[in-house]
Amino acid sequence: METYNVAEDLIARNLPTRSGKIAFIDDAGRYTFGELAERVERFAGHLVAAGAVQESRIVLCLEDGIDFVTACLGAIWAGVVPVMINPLLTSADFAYLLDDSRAFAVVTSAGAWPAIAPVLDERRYLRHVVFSGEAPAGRIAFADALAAAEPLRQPAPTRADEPCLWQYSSGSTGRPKGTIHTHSAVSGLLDLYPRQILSLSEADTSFSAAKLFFGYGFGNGLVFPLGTGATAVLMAGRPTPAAVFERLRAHQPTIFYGVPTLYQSMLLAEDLPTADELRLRICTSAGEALPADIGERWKARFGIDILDGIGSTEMLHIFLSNRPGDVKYGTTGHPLHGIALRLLDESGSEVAAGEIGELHIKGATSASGYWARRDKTRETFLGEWTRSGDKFRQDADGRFVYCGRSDDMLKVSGIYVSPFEVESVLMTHPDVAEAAVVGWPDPAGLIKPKAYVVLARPCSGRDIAGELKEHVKSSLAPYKYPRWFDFVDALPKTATGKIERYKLRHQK
Ligand code: 3SK
Repeated sequence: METYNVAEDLIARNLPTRSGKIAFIDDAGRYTFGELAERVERFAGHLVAAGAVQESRIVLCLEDGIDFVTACLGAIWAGVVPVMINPLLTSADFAYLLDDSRAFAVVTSAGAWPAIAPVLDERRYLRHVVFSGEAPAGRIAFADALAAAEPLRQPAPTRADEPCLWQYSSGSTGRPKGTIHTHSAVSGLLDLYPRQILSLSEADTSFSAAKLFFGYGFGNGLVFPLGTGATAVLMAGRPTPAAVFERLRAHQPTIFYGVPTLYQSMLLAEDLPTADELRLRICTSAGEALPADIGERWKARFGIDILDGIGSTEMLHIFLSNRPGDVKYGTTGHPLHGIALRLLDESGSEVAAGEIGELHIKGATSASGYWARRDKTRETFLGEWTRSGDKFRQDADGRFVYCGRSDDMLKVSGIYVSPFEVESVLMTHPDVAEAAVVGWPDPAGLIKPKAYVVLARPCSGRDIAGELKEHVKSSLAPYKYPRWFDFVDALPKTATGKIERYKLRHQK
């Protein structure tokens, strides 16, 4: 039986010639490819000693840094499947994700601790907790786990098409879905974006503001540097303009991976560097469509384009993108080589030239399905094709132009927000009778949640919008709260009582 373990491949590519080269720079230090290899084998050995068996799962709920990379590759090396989740979620989210994934172990850190700690003891499947950083009393510190471990020198004999890792994908209704990616899909990424769009090599240093738990950040900050021998800068904490400028100045990356909201706030910040201060050769954007104006202002300041592209959790990374020297702002460019795209209408036929249709993608990096969600798997994975849920049209040059989501999901700073989830929280407020949430462009053209609310009683004399914002912030991840409120007498609904959000989205 032929085996293939992508962690072994990513490590082995670098050891013969680059063992002493810096692979990662995080907030605490620098780590060579050789040091990383030793850490990975140690963490794999730690997991085996903790009772891990091949195909068991481990949740990674921690901030970006060398421990994230070590835990992810160490798990894959041991044949354990890492499940990457956003460390900024709520206790209820963590409880759901730990149970849904049936993870036997979790690696976590200080940022997630206040919300995750209260739910750890009641989890049915969880047996092992490792803490990256100075561990709370009674918990195992990641550094101690590595120091005490017997390294696992041989990787687990996994196969190319078996589960390698999971990322969670959200839908407009229902719970997030564990999206299963194979070893072959992870290695397949190397033929796409880093080679075709970035021409990434060991001469590059990259910095991704998108975090490792997110598909875009995972490719940018983990797979691509290891696959090409480049050095990657990792940062814990929020990518504020100041924190990003500090890394750009200190580490002089050649590649910067951002998202539209961040480019917008960087352009407005006081301490914006000049082009001469930096060594950037490529800037990329994904997560949500890049407003043309942001790309043009960035180019005027730095003399280089932002390459806008789109990917998805289901396709693992970007499959459609603008290219260096061939950028048209307001479009998402052309598909990468090896990717086929089609635009379908509601009846499943290809749309006529220039018409809007739902984007379907065919390529080697497609997920193998959703964990324990047969209905959703069948809806999304149609043989070789994967539905994106995004509407596009093609312009006269064949470039793809983003037209919005097929369903009601909105993307805020590149992360999906389910209107249903925000509405449900709003409706727990005693003064709210009904609520509907839609995406609304802010003055820079970036989408944020907006709420339409039917009040249960008059609230005159109170800052009810302010109270509702605080109410949402107290129970959901911070980026999900509505930035604007409209108080209305009734919500538009279908005969069967479904809220017609599209009518609200089109109100002016
Ligand atoms: O949203 C995107 O554009 C994206 C890009 C790369 C990987 C994953 C995602 C969701």
